[in-house]
Amino acid sequence: MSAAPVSPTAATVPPEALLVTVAPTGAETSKADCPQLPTTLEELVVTAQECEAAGAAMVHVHIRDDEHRPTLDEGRLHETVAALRENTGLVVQLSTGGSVHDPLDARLKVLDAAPDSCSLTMGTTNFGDDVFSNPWPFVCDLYQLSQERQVVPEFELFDLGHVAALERLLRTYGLPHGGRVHVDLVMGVPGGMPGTTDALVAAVHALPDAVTSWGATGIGRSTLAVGLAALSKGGHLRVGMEDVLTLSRGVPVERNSQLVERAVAMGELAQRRPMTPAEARVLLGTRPL
Ligand code: KMH
Ligand code: ZN
Repeated sequence: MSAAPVSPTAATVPPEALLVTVAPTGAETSKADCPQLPTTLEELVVTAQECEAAGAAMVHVHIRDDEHRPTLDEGRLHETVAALRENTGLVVQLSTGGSVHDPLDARLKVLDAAPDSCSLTMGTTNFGDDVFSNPWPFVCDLYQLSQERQVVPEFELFDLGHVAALERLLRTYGLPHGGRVHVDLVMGVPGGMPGTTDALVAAVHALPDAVTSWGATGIGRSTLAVGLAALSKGGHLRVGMEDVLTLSRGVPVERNSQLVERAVAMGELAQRRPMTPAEARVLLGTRPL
């Protein structure tokens, strides 16, 4: 008699399993500057499929309008979640950060599209020449809404102060839906913590005990330093054209899957293997599909 298939539980996501998240588009780069950036739904779906085949388990999504400008249009968000669910097995994470120009109420409404996960930035930060606004009352509203809707947050920490704010949030409002706490250190944004090993080690040391998994993202030139530092500390990786547009000096990224392939290769050197989307759902505590 063969044993019934066992679905993965928290205990069965082994430490060698590496969560690779792809952030393929972002809100900062224009299509005119980077024609290979996936901005249409068709391009996003093909990109997501290529990245899943390369080893990604989650996709962090920003969408664009017909003119390729960032948008939080509700209909498009619903359509995007449905298309990604239909055509990939990836965990679908919608950005609630949007672009620096998006109003807070529109960012809250992102959860109406019922993604598996949402990004949730833990404080206001200078963002190049702009300000990425995340006032404390907004953070609290968004967090409570994520609990109510059973959408698991990925806490985006751009600075050490955001790490302390996460501790305050969890102390005040309790754990996310699913009981898991996943964090992404976003490093190297001009205005946030630098993309260095020293900063990563300091941030990881300061993470609240409730954190069950963490990954890191290095913006621009810091992508390799941050990725290697994260692997050496046992963390997970986010990569993609939202964060970096070159593979090395003067060599443009042509497809997001190149960055996923590189992350998987780096992970293999560290004796990690890409986590499946099913394992990622367990790691993150997403609600059943
Ligand atoms: N586009 C940045 C202003 C997120 O997705 O939550 C914010 C951002 C973070 O990308
Ligand atoms: Zn984003």
